[in-house]
Amino acid sequence: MGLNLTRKIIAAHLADGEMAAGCEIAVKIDQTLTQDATGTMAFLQFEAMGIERVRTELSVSYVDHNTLQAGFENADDHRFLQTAAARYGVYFSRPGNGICHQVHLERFGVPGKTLLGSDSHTPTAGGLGMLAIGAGGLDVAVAMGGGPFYLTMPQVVRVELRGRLKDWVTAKDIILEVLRRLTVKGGVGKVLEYTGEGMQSLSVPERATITNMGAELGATSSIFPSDRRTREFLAAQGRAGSWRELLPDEGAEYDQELTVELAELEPLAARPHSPDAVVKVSEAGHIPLDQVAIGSCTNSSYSDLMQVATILRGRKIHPRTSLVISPGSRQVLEMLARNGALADLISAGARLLEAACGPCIGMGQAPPSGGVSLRTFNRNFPGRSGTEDAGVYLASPEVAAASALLGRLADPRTLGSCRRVELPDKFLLDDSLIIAPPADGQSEEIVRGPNIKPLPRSAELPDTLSARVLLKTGDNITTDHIMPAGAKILPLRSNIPALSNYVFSGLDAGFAERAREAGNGVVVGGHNYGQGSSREHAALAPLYLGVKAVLAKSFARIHRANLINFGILPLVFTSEEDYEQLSCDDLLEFAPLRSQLQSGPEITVVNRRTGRSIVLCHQLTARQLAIILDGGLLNHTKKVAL
Ligand code: MIC
Ligand code: SF4
Repeated sequence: MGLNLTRKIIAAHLADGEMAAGCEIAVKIDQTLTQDATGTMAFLQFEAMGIERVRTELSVSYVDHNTLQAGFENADDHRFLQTAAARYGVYFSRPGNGICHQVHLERFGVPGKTLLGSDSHTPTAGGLGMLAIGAGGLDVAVAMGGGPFYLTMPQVVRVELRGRLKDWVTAKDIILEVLRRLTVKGGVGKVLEYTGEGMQSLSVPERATITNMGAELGATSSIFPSDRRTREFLAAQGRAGSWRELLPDEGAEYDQELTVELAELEPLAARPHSPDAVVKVSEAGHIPLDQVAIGSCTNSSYSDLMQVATILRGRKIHPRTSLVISPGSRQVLEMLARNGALADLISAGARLLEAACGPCIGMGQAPPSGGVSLRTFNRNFPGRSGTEDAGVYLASPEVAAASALLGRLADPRTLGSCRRVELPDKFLLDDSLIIAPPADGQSEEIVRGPNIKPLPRSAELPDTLSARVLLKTGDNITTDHIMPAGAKILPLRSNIPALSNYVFSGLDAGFAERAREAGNGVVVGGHNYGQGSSREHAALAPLYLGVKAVLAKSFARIHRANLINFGILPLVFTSEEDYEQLSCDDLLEFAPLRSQLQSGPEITVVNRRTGRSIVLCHQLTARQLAIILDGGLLNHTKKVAL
């Protein structure tokens, strides 16, 4: 049987389990990345494990999310991360050096290696032929300590790209088309592996736009082969030595197939408030825009911003629309500055931000009340921009630039002919904002600010539990709903007691208080509960408020793993009727809890209000069950080590 690329890389890293789709496997992790908003917790957890130095081939700690220093909190976190990196043998990418995924692609990614990152867009590196997966900080901390990463063996989907993109149609439109077809839950349990002659015309940064937004499908990862385009990119980054060819076998088998005819695509946009609400720009109407934002780990490469500069050169943005640009990395920004493209952007009226996540995570540049923003980003969930009632469209840099000029959603094809900006032969190389760790970090002191509070601990799972339904939600609840981000809340990422006040605050301002009063609580959700980010704070902060279980129709992969890691029970409804019969405030009796969980996949819970029983399914592997019974992975690891 011919092997696909995903199976080849997994087979080369398999630490445990059988490679049959749906079975739990463990893979060895070669590289890790963390970013500041999830990294402080990951390093506190690594510290709690008592390991002297990371045991990966490479670990990098990036600062790119919490870069607005409105108080001491973020700056303190940066200092903590820098000192912890030196102590534990981790490379440190300083604030200003760029977005983790963009910089990792440029400076560290290696085809055929595995990468685990505490950020859901880690699969960006799949554009280079890495098997790159997003996970919670605790899983990444375990990987930094040399432990394998556990996941469900994914199904592998072959996405065949046929033909060539027409002018003004881009990689962003390819992934928006895949999202339109598969939806935000269509990738759960799957790796999307791209093949076909259409892929030859895509450079690594273009491929990375596609693998990046595979996260919005809920996919475990997305990957391209490592071919001559990969070699060309690595050589231009001065890293030709990291290249090796990696292709699927001739006639490789896949679990599912999907074909995208590139020539049939046209510029697309995702409407508010979901990345899969995709429409043709030409059919969306002339929607007036208050803001256009260009950047994020999806679309802020050198070629993306050069394309924007080419479109804006000699023109001015529309008076109604604010244009804000955040370059993906310092490399990109400095190259634009040196070749004059930055002057074109400034002259057109763009507002320049530093090379960081910025508006993508609501770190400034919130749109006006009821405003409409068009962004080249990957997520347009409600409230994520920082303005609760703003509407966000997602589209390519080309659509964004044309729209900034016209002040409304605009089809760039109306601008005339277009020459696609090619990769440069040589990128500008300067790694001086990346600090290598000392050979021996033992004497390095870790500096902690007052905002860094100890990790909350969970107790062993009790055998009887009465818990109140604190909230009942519909489908596709995102981690941005559960644990909002943004400039006000993100600085509290290292302070769970303070952060917990904001759990579900956008949906239900009274949630935190109600949870505290109830003592023990559960949340009821629909399908794809917890889609979006890898932030384990969406488990940790509810845990701090007494949430003991989440009952949902189905879960997103990373969030479910995070719940288990912190001892919160993820339970799945076995009938629609049971979901329907639950209301907010119902009191649920779980008894006996431990023995029911141990004796099979089903567990019966009694609703005290109606007296009716509800049958739920736990779907936990033996390893996950042991973690839940011990009250989370940290407790479990300690117990196993004793
Ligand atoms: C995001 O895009 O939502 C984030 C912010 O990068 C998150 C990580 C976080 O919440 O810190 C992600 O995608 O995992
Ligand atoms: Fe940063 Fe946005 Fe990318 Fe998340 S999606 S890593 S916030 S740029």
